[in-house]
Amino acid sequence: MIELIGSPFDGCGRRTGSRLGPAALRMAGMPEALARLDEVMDSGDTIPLDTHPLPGWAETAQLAIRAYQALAPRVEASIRAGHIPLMMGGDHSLSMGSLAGALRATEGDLAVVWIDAHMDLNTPATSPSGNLHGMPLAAALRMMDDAPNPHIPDARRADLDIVWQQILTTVMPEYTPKAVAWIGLRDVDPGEAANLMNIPQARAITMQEIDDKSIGNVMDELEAWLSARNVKNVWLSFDVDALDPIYAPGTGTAVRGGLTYREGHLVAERFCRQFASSSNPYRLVGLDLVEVNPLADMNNETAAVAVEWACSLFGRTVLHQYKGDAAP
Ligand SMILES: [Mn+2]
Repeated sequence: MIELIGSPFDGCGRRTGSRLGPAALRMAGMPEALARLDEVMDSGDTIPLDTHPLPGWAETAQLAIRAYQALAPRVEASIRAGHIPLMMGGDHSLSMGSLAGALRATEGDLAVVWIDAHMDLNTPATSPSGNLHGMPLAAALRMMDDAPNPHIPDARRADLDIVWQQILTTVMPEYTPKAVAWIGLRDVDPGEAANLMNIPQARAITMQEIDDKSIGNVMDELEAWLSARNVKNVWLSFDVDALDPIYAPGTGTAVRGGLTYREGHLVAERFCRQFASSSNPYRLVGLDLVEVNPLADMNNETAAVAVEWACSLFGRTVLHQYKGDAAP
């Protein structure tokens, strides 16, 4: 059972609009398309959609924490009920909530695969912007750093440190992911590259590596790497900006040189096969689908592309489109 959980909040990114992501994904046919592949329930949204302008930074940060706190138990309950939660964002900071729920439900027996142009591994000490959507993995890994941040004013940094402590104490559990892998990186901050060195089990796959080896070989390597990590559960976090903006223009921090449409699908198709294989020690526990911003989009095509990607993850192939279709 796939359980759709909407989280319409976008206060922690560069621009607003991804709060409309859950609606855009539903209107692009997410529930109906997935229902042709598996059982689907749509549990609605965790918080009401608020279309007012965002308040000031400090108040927005408190709204963000409430959004994560509303999301985490929903994801945890979904996994404990044997469902596969599909969290529809919203900006990527919401993964703090979904990962908190997944870490609790799996008691820390979790690998995270981050499909994204960005690492989202900044801390308050390294973030160039102070935006929480660039920090969810650092929060999940409970990273802390007292070093000064030259990019943001001291007062803002002091506020950010307080918010960070709130996140670590009221959102994130004591468990941290056992392993983290990235696919599609092409815009990594120097502080994130430095933070990467402090993660014991990490595999960062850049666009350069994908170009060099081809996506199929890279996915072979990732499968072997995940199999050797001694984890039973995998959480996928798909930021649509992993895809090239030619295919997914409707997103807040688009970066040229991303995954092609087919490379993106091959990632989903390979994971589908891996999760279905009895020889793989790990299974899919849930996923995020974030940063779809219809206000930055053309004719909702980015949401449509995201729906197609989710269908590939749940078993749609070129020759065998839907459950019940004649097998090729
Ligand atoms: Mn991201």
